[in-house]
Amino acid sequence: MKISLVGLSGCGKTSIYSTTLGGMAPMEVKDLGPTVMYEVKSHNYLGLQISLWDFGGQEKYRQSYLETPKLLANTTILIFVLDLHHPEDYKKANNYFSEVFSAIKEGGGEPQTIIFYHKYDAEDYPEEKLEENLAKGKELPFIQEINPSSYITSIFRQEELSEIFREILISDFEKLKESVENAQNHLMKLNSKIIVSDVNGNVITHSIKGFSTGIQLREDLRDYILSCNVLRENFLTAESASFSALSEKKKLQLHIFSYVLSVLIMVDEGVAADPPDAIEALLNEMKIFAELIVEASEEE
Ligand SMILES: Nc1nc2c(ncn2[C@@H]2O[C@H](COP(=O)(O)OP(=O)(O)O)[C@@H](O)[C@H]2O)c(=O)[nH]1
Ligand SMILES: [Mg+2]
Repeated sequence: MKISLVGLSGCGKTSIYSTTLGGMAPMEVKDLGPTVMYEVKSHNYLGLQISLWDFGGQEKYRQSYLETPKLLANTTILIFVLDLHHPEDYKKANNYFSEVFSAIKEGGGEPQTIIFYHKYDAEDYPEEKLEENLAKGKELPFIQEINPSSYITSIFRQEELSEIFREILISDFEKLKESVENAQNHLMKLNSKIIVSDVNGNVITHSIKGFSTGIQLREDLRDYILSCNVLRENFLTAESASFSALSEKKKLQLHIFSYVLSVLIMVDEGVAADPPDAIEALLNEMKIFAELIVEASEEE
Protein backbone atom coordinates (compact mmCIF):
# COMPACT_ATOMS: atom_id res chain seq x y z
CA MET A 1 0.00 0.00 0.00
CA LYS A 2 1.55 3.27 -1.10
CA ILE A 3 0.56 6.51 0.59
CA SER A 4 1.78 9.73 -0.98
CA LEU A 5 1.85 12.94 1.06
CA VAL A 6 1.80 15.96 -1.20
CA GLY A 7 1.89 19.66 -0.35
CA LEU A 8 3.98 22.80 -0.50
CA SER A 9 7.22 23.09 1.43
CA GLY A 10 6.61 23.66 5.14
CA CYS A 11 2.96 22.59 5.12
CA GLY A 12 3.67 19.83 7.66
CA LYS A 13 4.09 16.54 5.72
CA THR A 14 7.15 15.28 7.56
CA SER A 15 5.64 16.32 10.89
CA ILE A 16 2.47 14.38 10.10
CA TYR A 17 4.45 11.24 9.42
CA SER A 18 6.69 11.73 12.46
CA THR A 19 3.88 12.25 14.97
CA THR A 20 1.81 9.30 13.76
CA LEU A 21 3.68 6.30 12.34
CA GLY A 22 7.00 7.79 13.47
CA GLY A 23 6.02 7.81 17.15
CA MET A 24 7.39 11.30 17.95
CA ALA A 25 5.84 13.93 20.20
CA PRO A 26 4.65 17.22 18.58
CA MET A 27 7.30 19.28 20.38
CA GLU A 28 10.05 17.03 18.98
CA VAL A 29 9.27 17.88 15.38
CA LYS A 30 9.69 21.67 15.69
CA ASP A 31 13.19 21.63 14.28
CA LEU A 32 12.93 19.10 11.49
CA GLY A 33 14.92 20.17 8.45
CA PRO A 34 13.24 20.42 5.07
CA THR A 35 12.82 17.17 3.13
CA VAL A 36 15.12 17.13 0.13
CA MET A 37 13.45 15.60 -2.94
CA TYR A 38 11.41 12.81 -1.40
CA GLU A 39 11.66 10.27 1.38
CA VAL A 40 10.12 6.82 1.56
CA LYS A 41 9.33 5.29 4.91
CA SER A 42 8.30 1.67 5.15
CA HIS A 43 6.05 0.58 7.91
CA ASN A 44 4.42 -2.69 8.79
CA TYR A 45 0.96 -1.99 10.16
CA LEU A 46 -1.32 -4.88 11.10
CA GLY A 47 0.61 -7.07 8.74
CA LEU A 48 0.05 -4.66 5.85
CA GLN A 49 3.21 -3.38 4.20
CA ILE A 50 2.83 0.37 3.95
CA SER A 51 5.20 2.69 2.18
CA LEU A 52 4.71 6.34 2.92
CA TRP A 53 6.15 8.76 0.38
CA ASP A 54 6.87 12.23 1.68
CA PHE A 55 7.36 14.51 -1.30
CA GLY A 56 9.46 17.48 -0.20
CA GLY A 57 7.46 20.40 -1.53
CA GLN A 58 10.23 22.81 -2.47
CA GLU A 59 9.71 24.52 -5.79
CA LYS A 60 12.84 23.20 -7.44
CA TYR A 61 11.76 19.60 -6.82
CA ARG A 62 8.08 19.92 -7.52
CA GLN A 63 8.62 20.01 -11.25
CA SER A 64 10.71 16.84 -11.15
CA TYR A 65 7.90 14.73 -9.62
CA LEU A 66 5.65 15.78 -12.39
CA GLU A 67 8.25 14.96 -15.00
CA THR A 68 9.02 11.56 -13.45
CA PRO A 69 5.56 9.97 -13.36
CA LYS A 70 7.01 6.74 -11.95
CA LEU A 71 7.51 8.42 -8.59
CA LEU A 72 3.82 9.07 -8.11
CA ALA A 73 2.61 5.93 -9.88
CA ASN A 74 0.84 3.19 -7.91
CA THR A 75 -0.27 5.56 -5.19
CA THR A 76 -3.09 3.86 -3.28
CA ILE A 77 -3.89 6.79 -1.04
CA LEU A 78 -3.09 10.34 -2.03
CA ILE A 79 -3.10 12.87 0.79
CA PHE A 80 -2.98 16.56 -0.06
CA VAL A 81 -1.89 18.72 2.83
CA LEU A 82 -3.14 22.32 2.90
CA ASP A 83 -1.44 24.64 5.40
CA LEU A 84 -4.16 26.70 7.14
CA HIS A 85 -1.56 29.10 8.49
CA HIS A 86 -0.56 30.25 5.01
CA PRO A 87 -3.62 31.32 3.04
CA GLU A 88 -1.37 33.52 0.90
CA ASP A 89 -0.07 30.27 -0.67
CA TYR A 90 -3.47 28.74 -1.38
CA LYS A 91 -3.35 29.50 -5.08
CA LYS A 92 0.05 27.90 -5.43
CA ALA A 93 -1.11 24.87 -3.43
CA ASN A 94 -4.25 24.57 -5.54
CA ASN A 95 -2.22 24.49 -8.75
CA TYR A 96 0.27 22.01 -7.36
CA PHE A 97 -2.47 19.64 -6.16
CA SER A 98 -4.16 19.89 -9.49
CA GLU A 99 -0.95 19.14 -11.42
CA VAL A 100 -0.07 16.14 -9.26
CA PHE A 101 -3.59 14.78 -9.49
CA SER A 102 -3.60 15.10 -13.30
CA ALA A 103 -0.19 13.46 -13.56
CA ILE A 104 -1.41 10.46 -11.56
CA LYS A 105 -4.63 10.20 -13.53
CA GLU A 106 -2.77 10.38 -16.82
CA GLY A 107 -0.62 7.48 -15.64
CA GLY A 108 -3.80 5.45 -15.12
CA GLY A 109 -3.81 5.76 -11.33
CA GLU A 110 -7.05 5.73 -9.33
CA PRO A 111 -5.94 6.67 -5.83
CA GLN A 112 -8.28 7.29 -2.94
CA THR A 113 -7.82 11.06 -2.53
CA ILE A 114 -7.94 12.85 0.79
CA ILE A 115 -7.30 16.41 1.89
CA PHE A 116 -5.87 17.41 5.24
CA TYR A 117 -6.76 20.95 6.29
CA HIS A 118 -3.65 21.06 8.39
CA LYS A 119 -2.29 23.17 11.29
CA TYR A 120 -5.77 23.68 12.68
CA ASP A 121 -4.36 25.10 15.91
CA ALA A 122 -3.33 28.45 17.34
CA GLU A 123 0.27 27.43 17.95
CA ASP A 124 2.18 30.52 16.74
CA TYR A 125 -0.92 31.70 14.92
CA PRO A 126 -3.92 33.96 15.67
CA GLU A 127 -6.88 31.74 16.49
CA GLU A 128 -9.50 34.07 15.01
CA LYS A 129 -8.14 33.55 11.50
CA LEU A 130 -8.43 29.76 11.47
CA GLU A 131 -12.12 29.47 10.63
CA GLU A 132 -11.84 32.02 7.87
CA ASN A 133 -8.82 30.23 6.36
CA LEU A 134 -10.57 26.89 6.61
CA ALA A 135 -13.64 28.24 4.82
CA LYS A 136 -11.44 29.76 2.12
CA GLY A 137 -9.55 26.50 1.72
CA LYS A 138 -12.75 24.57 1.12
CA GLU A 139 -13.53 26.97 -1.73
CA LEU A 140 -10.35 26.21 -3.69
CA PRO A 141 -11.23 25.27 -7.29
CA PHE A 142 -9.39 21.95 -7.21
CA ILE A 143 -11.11 20.87 -4.02
CA GLN A 144 -14.49 21.97 -5.34
CA GLU A 145 -13.86 20.05 -8.51
CA ILE A 146 -12.86 16.65 -7.15
CA ASN A 147 -14.62 16.89 -3.79
CA PRO A 148 -12.24 14.61 -1.85
CA SER A 149 -12.93 13.31 1.64
CA SER A 150 -11.26 15.60 4.12
CA TYR A 151 -9.99 15.87 7.68
CA ILE A 152 -9.13 18.86 9.83
CA THR A 153 -5.77 18.04 11.36
CA SER A 154 -3.04 19.29 13.68
CA ILE A 155 0.03 17.57 15.06
CA PHE A 156 -0.90 19.15 18.41
CA ARG A 157 -3.99 16.95 18.43
CA GLN A 158 -1.85 13.88 18.10
CA GLU A 159 -4.34 11.35 19.37
CA GLU A 160 -6.94 12.48 16.88
CA LEU A 161 -4.42 12.63 14.04
CA SER A 162 -3.34 9.07 14.81
CA GLU A 163 -6.94 7.94 14.79
CA ILE A 164 -7.41 9.56 11.40
CA PHE A 165 -4.39 7.67 10.13
CA ARG A 166 -5.66 4.37 11.52
CA GLU A 167 -9.00 5.00 9.85
CA ILE A 168 -7.33 5.72 6.52
CA LEU A 169 -5.04 2.69 6.74
CA ILE A 170 -7.83 0.21 7.33
CA SER A 171 -10.47 1.98 5.24
CA ASP A 172 -10.27 -0.78 2.63
CA PHE A 173 -11.13 -3.41 5.19
CA GLU A 174 -14.68 -2.96 6.41
CA LYS A 175 -14.52 -5.89 8.83
CA LEU A 176 -11.35 -4.62 10.48
CA LYS A 177 -13.07 -1.31 11.09
CA GLU A 178 -15.92 -3.11 12.81
CA SER A 179 -13.51 -5.00 15.04
CA VAL A 180 -11.78 -1.81 16.13
CA GLU A 181 -15.17 -0.36 17.07
CA ASN A 182 -16.08 -3.50 18.99
CA ALA A 183 -12.78 -3.36 20.85
CA GLN A 184 -13.42 0.27 21.76
CA ASN A 185 -16.86 -0.63 23.12
CA HIS A 186 -15.38 -3.36 25.31
CA LEU A 187 -12.63 -1.06 26.56
CA MET A 188 -15.13 1.56 27.68
CA LYS A 189 -16.73 -0.93 30.06
CA LEU A 190 -13.51 -2.14 31.69
CA ASN A 191 -11.48 -0.72 34.59
CA SER A 192 -8.17 -2.22 33.54
CA LYS A 193 -5.76 -0.23 31.44
CA ILE A 194 -5.69 -1.94 28.11
CA ILE A 195 -3.64 -1.43 24.96
CA VAL A 196 -4.47 -3.28 21.79
CA SER A 197 -1.55 -3.12 19.39
CA ASP A 198 0.04 -5.23 16.71
CA VAL A 199 3.22 -7.12 17.57
CA ASN A 200 5.31 -4.39 15.94
CA GLY A 201 4.00 -1.87 18.44
CA ASN A 202 1.44 -0.02 16.33
CA VAL A 203 -1.34 0.98 18.69
CA ILE A 204 -4.79 0.07 17.41
CA THR A 205 -6.76 1.35 20.37
CA HIS A 206 -6.26 1.86 24.10
CA SER A 207 -8.00 2.99 27.28
CA ILE A 208 -5.27 4.92 29.06
CA LYS A 209 -5.93 8.59 29.69
CA GLY A 210 -3.19 10.95 28.63
CA PHE A 211 -1.32 8.21 26.82
CA SER A 212 -0.41 9.71 23.50
CA THR A 213 2.53 8.79 21.32
CA GLY A 214 0.92 8.77 17.94
CA ILE A 215 0.54 5.32 16.52
CA GLN A 216 3.75 3.89 17.95
CA LEU A 217 3.68 2.30 21.37
CA ARG A 218 6.01 3.58 24.09
CA GLU A 219 9.43 2.03 23.64
CA ASP A 220 9.56 0.00 26.89
CA LEU A 221 6.18 -1.58 26.22
CA ARG A 222 7.11 -2.21 22.62
CA ASP A 223 10.26 -4.01 23.77
CA TYR A 224 8.23 -6.08 26.21
CA ILE A 225 5.80 -7.19 23.53
CA LEU A 226 8.61 -7.93 21.10
CA SER A 227 10.44 -10.09 23.67
CA CYS A 228 7.30 -12.03 24.49
CA ASN A 229 6.70 -12.48 20.81
CA VAL A 230 10.18 -13.87 20.33
CA LEU A 231 9.45 -16.35 23.15
CA ARG A 232 6.22 -17.31 21.49
CA GLU A 233 7.97 -17.86 18.20
CA ASN A 234 11.10 -19.68 19.38
CA PHE A 235 10.07 -21.61 22.46
CA LEU A 236 6.35 -22.05 22.33
CA THR A 237 6.20 -22.26 18.52
CA ALA A 238 2.53 -21.44 18.82
CA GLU A 239 0.60 -18.88 16.82
CA SER A 240 -0.98 -17.51 19.98
CA ALA A 241 0.23 -17.28 23.57
CA SER A 242 -0.42 -15.54 26.89
CA PHE A 243 2.08 -14.13 29.36
CA SER A 244 1.59 -12.65 32.78
CA ALA A 245 3.74 -10.72 35.17
CA LEU A 246 3.08 -9.61 38.71
CA SER A 247 4.80 -6.86 40.65
CA GLU A 248 3.79 -5.17 43.89
CA LYS A 249 2.19 -2.32 42.02
CA LYS A 250 0.82 -3.93 38.90
CA LYS A 251 -0.63 -7.01 37.36
CA LEU A 252 0.25 -7.40 33.75
CA GLN A 253 -1.18 -9.76 31.18
CA LEU A 254 -0.16 -9.98 27.56
CA HIS A 255 -2.05 -11.99 24.98
CA ILE A 256 -0.68 -12.50 21.50
CA PHE A 257 -3.05 -13.73 18.82
CA SER A 258 -2.27 -15.24 15.42
CA TYR A 259 1.25 -13.75 15.18
CA VAL A 260 -0.08 -10.23 14.68
CA LEU A 261 -2.15 -8.81 17.50
CA SER A 262 -1.31 -8.12 21.11
CA VAL A 263 -3.59 -7.19 23.98
CA LEU A 264 -1.84 -5.78 27.02
CA ILE A 265 -3.91 -5.61 30.20
CA MET A 266 -2.65 -3.74 33.25
CA VAL A 267 -4.31 -3.57 36.63
CA ASP A 268 -2.87 -1.12 39.14
CA GLU A 269 -2.73 -1.90 42.83
CA GLY A 270 -5.96 -0.90 44.57
CA VAL A 271 -8.06 -0.94 41.40
CA ALA A 272 -10.87 -3.48 41.31
CA ALA A 273 -10.17 -6.24 38.80
CA ASP A 274 -12.65 -6.60 35.95
CA PRO A 275 -14.99 -9.60 35.93
CA PRO A 276 -13.21 -12.47 34.13
CA ASP A 277 -16.07 -12.95 31.66
CA ALA A 278 -15.84 -9.30 30.55
CA ILE A 279 -12.11 -9.72 29.86
CA GLU A 280 -12.84 -13.02 28.17
CA ALA A 281 -15.37 -11.31 25.87
CA LEU A 282 -12.76 -8.76 24.81
CA LEU A 283 -10.17 -11.46 24.20
CA ASN A 284 -12.57 -13.52 22.10
CA GLU A 285 -13.35 -10.48 20.01
CA MET A 286 -9.64 -9.76 19.53
CA LYS A 287 -8.95 -13.33 18.53
CA ILE A 288 -11.44 -12.90 15.69
CA PHE A 289 -9.86 -9.54 14.87
CA ALA A 290 -6.44 -11.20 14.57
CA GLU A 291 -7.85 -13.80 12.19
CA LEU A 292 -9.37 -11.03 10.06
CA ILE A 293 -6.03 -9.25 9.91
CA VAL A 294 -4.35 -12.39 8.66
CA GLU A 295 -7.05 -12.77 6.00
CA ALA A 296 -6.75 -9.12 4.97
CA SER A 297 -2.99 -9.26 4.55
CA GLU A 298 -3.29 -12.44 2.49
CA GLU A 299 -5.75 -10.66 0.20
CA GLU A 300 -3.34 -7.80 -0.41
N1 LIG B 1 1.21 24.95 14.36
C1 LIG B 1 1.50 23.84 13.68
N2 LIG B 1 2.72 23.70 13.11
C2 LIG B 1 2.98 22.56 12.42
C3 LIG B 1 2.02 21.52 12.27
N3 LIG B 1 2.58 20.55 11.51
C4 LIG B 1 3.83 20.97 11.20
N4 LIG B 1 4.09 22.19 11.75
C5 LIG B 1 5.32 22.98 11.66
O1 LIG B 1 5.52 23.38 10.33
C6 LIG B 1 6.92 23.41 10.02
C7 LIG B 1 7.19 22.62 8.75
O2 LIG B 1 6.89 21.27 8.98
P1 LIG B 1 7.46 20.07 8.06
O3 LIG B 1 6.84 18.82 8.58
O4 LIG B 1 8.92 20.12 7.97
O5 LIG B 1 6.83 20.45 6.64
P2 LIG B 1 7.07 19.74 5.23
O6 LIG B 1 8.02 20.61 4.48
O7 LIG B 1 5.73 19.70 4.58
O8 LIG B 1 7.62 18.37 5.49
C8 LIG B 1 7.63 22.87 11.25
O9 LIG B 1 8.14 23.97 11.99
C9 LIG B 1 6.56 22.17 12.02
O10 LIG B 1 6.80 22.20 13.42
C10 LIG B 1 0.73 21.69 12.91
O11 LIG B 1 -0.17 20.85 12.85
N5 LIG B 1 0.55 22.87 13.58
MG1 LIG C 1 9.35 17.54 4.83
